[in-house]
Amino acid sequence: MSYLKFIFFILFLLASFSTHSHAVVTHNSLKLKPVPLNLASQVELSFNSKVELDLSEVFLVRSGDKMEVITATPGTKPGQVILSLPALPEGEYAIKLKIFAADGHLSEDLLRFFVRKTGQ
Ligand SMILES: [Cu+2]
Repeated sequence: MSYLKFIFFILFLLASFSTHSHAVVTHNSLKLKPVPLNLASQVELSFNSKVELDLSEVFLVRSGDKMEVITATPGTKPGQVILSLPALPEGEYAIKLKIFAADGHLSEDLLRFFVRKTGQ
């Protein structure tokens, strides 16, 4: 590699490192599809960038701030993540996300939701 090409290569690397793409939730199915009462279900999230699920953590938060890890699996589309929720009684909950983007940046988010009897 010539000296000039090497310089361009370094500049290219610096440019790609400085482009931040923190993983931000751009879509979540909680808004469209309520979590069913007493039935295991799935929540679909979409992020603006690729996420590293092996490094990320997702928790279900019950009332009283009781947290439990829930399973997150990659969806079919880029940036899509499927969360598996256990059967839940009526109440107020949250999903706590600690997501690593492909650029190595961590972002945290809290998605609140309710589980209610249908027809209410
Ligand atoms: Cu970033």
